[in-house]
Amino acid sequence: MGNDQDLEEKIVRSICSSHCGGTCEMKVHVKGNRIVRIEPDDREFRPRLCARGHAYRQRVYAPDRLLYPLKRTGERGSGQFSRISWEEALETVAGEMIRIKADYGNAAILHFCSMCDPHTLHHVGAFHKLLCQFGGYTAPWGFISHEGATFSAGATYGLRRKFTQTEHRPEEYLGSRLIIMWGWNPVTTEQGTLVPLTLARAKEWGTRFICVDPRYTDSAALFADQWIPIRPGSDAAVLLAMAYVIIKENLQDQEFIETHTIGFDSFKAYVLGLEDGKAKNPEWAEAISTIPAATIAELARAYATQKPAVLVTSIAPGRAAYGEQYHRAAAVLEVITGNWQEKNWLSGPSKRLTFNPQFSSPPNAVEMGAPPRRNALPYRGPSVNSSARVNVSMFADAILKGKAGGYPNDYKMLWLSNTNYLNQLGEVNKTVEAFKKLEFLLVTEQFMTASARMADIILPVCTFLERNDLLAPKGYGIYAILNQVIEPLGESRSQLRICQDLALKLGINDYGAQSDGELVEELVAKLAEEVDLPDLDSMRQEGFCFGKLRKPKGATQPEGPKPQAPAFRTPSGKIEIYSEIIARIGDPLIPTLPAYIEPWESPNDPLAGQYPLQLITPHFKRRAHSQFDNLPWLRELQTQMVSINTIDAEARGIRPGDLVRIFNDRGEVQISAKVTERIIPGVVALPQGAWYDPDKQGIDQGGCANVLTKNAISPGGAFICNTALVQIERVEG
Ligand SMILES: Nc1nc2c(c(=O)[nH]1)N[C@H]1C(S)=C(S)[C@@H](COP(=O)(O)OP(=O)(O)OC[C@H]3O[C@@H](n4cnc5c(=O)[nH]c(N)nc54)[C@H](O)[C@@H]3O)O[C@H]1N2
Ligand SMILES: Nc1nc2c(c(=O)[nH]1)N[C@H]1C(S)=C(S)[C@@H](COP(=O)(O)OP(=O)(O)OC[C@H]3O[C@@H](n4cnc5c(=O)[nH]c(N)nc54)[C@H](O)[C@@H]3O)O[C@H]1N2
Ligand SMILES: [Mo]
Repeated sequence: MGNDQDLEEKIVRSICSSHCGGTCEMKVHVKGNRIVRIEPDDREFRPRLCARGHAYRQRVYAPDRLLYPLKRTGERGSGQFSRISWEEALETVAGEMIRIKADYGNAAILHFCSMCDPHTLHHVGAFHKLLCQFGGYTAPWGFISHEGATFSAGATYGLRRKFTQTEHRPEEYLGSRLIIMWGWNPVTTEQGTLVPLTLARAKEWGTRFICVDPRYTDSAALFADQWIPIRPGSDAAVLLAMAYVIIKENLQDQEFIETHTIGFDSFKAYVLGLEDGKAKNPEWAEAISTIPAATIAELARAYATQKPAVLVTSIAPGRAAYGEQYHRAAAVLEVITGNWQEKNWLSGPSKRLTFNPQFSSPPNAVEMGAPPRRNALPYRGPSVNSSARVNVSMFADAILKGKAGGYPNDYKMLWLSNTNYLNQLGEVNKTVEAFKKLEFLLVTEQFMTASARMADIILPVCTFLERNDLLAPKGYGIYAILNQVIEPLGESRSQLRICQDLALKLGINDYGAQSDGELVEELVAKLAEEVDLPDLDSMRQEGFCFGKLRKPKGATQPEGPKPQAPAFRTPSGKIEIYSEIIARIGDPLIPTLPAYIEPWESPNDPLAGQYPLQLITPHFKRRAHSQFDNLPWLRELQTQMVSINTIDAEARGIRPGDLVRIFNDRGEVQISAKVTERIIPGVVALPQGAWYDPDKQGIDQGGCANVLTKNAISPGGAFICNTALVQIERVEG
């Protein structure tokens, strides 16, 4: 071990990569090969490390870190493993891949690497290249977080994807008269750690805040002047009713509508009910949402007249049965009131730096020749749109049914990296069955997650503090080097290294063998050809750097007046209230105008007789999804509980802290109850990400929300974790 006391303490900078999206700067104090302290960055206007970031040291040195390759010795899911060498692990993996390829073809291999962190080298690109060189594989399509929003952004604005989670930037909040936090809880659910600070400044300045959420969240408590509780899944109806009031009272921004949009007249006819005889008025929306009609009308007037106003629609209400309709309705409300801010957008996606530092890879042979998916929007490119892909939320169904169920193939092997798929996607018990049916399950992990427990081989991967990487530009022109702070613990290896080692076992000799440190240097040198950046050493020391795209030689500013409106990549070149692209899809469940469609498992579903409570599954402050759930420092901060309104609790004889069973046909969870008035009656909230921990009867004692959610997607492809009916009972005894 050596004597750490004698060693000098150094500070190495990195960026927290913990799948919350915060990307906060970290000052890591090291002595020799040991992290002794983690501090936030001490400069102004930098994302501030939260409790999870501070606790990362405990994560690195957690006693349950996986440090050696493991092979399964008991039944799948029994949790029995024995330690093996890397040689044996890689030989086994390569052998299985070669066998499955020979027996079933490359499409039988499914792979998923989850997103969000600032990886460049140790991420999807590394696996994608390897698997393409191996002859192809089945890749997923769809963002788990915001596929509904992405669908809407494509149809409405012609965007490839959203440019921020809310389509807004903190700069917009300062100087706004009104901020509507719609299903948005940034105090708890991180969306950039500078956001709450910016909101606090706006609050000081006098901005009015309104929160529309089934829960009285910490963000509502801190900022809101008004809380409007809403029934989950009814958002599109309320937004349409707001549009009704605005149109009836002629509060819309007619000039903006005429210069920037198409389809307003058909939309107007739809909300006024001229075609179907059903006015989408506040009374109509009250019956669906439980929000009093007068409150909806007031909200509409405030949004249309107290300008500038920002409608921050978060993505949680879009992770629901017809999630894309909520996002479409919100987008339309924003544009018809003229609250859509052009300046914000022009400095956003259109100036995005195009440099893509992912590796160059051969095309995925499995996707070649496959036509586009039926519900694909053209902006995302042939690969993401390929019908050879499987929606990211539908692996369980695809594995269980395969071709016979209408999927493009039968799936025999699954490789999971950067994801706790079993825990995090819909319907855990069904996923368990699906995983049991696989011929080979490979998991690269740091911890024995519920997904890893099912694996045949587990490859131990190091944390981001044990490797080098680069933060790629995300539209802000921000770059940062993620410095390696210590050597990988135990026998863990970086993801890039694992791919390199496996390539050789697969007989692939041109994968590349450069170390991550060398690759970072090479990428920075390449970037410097296009972007004004500090030199490599300064970048290593500085953390975040702002890089300006250099103008190509000889380029001049175009003469003449600025164009009236930015050109959108929609068929009309304008913001599409009526979507021509959707018209081409021709699916009545994806209407051309934003519409409210009654979700399945709503309170009107006959199933509500048996399971009368709507379950929502928000993100949790002390976790990033399932990550950090095992750390004592963080467990101290909050207890996993199900929130239930006092009225619903009393009706069931449930007192605060009682152990309750939450159940439906898909499974059962037992956890204690938090009886509170901070949630609307009829709705219960179980924070997502707690570790699935089934007892002998298969009842989850860990509080994993996805035991109760359904393995299904919205017509646009959204994960639907906020659409589920449940019943709750007190556990006797
Ligand atoms: N601490 C922490 N921060 C995180 C994450 C984390 O796991 N932990 N995860 C990160 C990631 S990857 C993502 S995608 C984002 C997710 O960001 P969001 O999707 O915004 O997060 P949620 O916490 O699920 O939901 C936000 C709010 O929506 C409300 N809500 C739920 N259903 C409905 C509905 O039908 N209508 C309305 N109006 N409101 C509803 C919830 O009560 C909650 O208060 O967060 C990121 N930040
Ligand atoms: N019910 C419900 N479910 C949800 C949500 C919800 O709101 N409600 N939210 C959804 C959302 S928005 C998201 S984004 C997903 C997130 O779903 P996932 O991405 O599956 O969730 P994580 O828990 O972050 O899992 C990441 C795993 O990768 C491991 N890991 C960390 N670093 C590395 C690395 O460098 N290499 C490898 N190989 N592994 C690493 C971690 O130990 C962890 O187990 O969850 C979704 N699930
Ligand atoms: Mo997410």
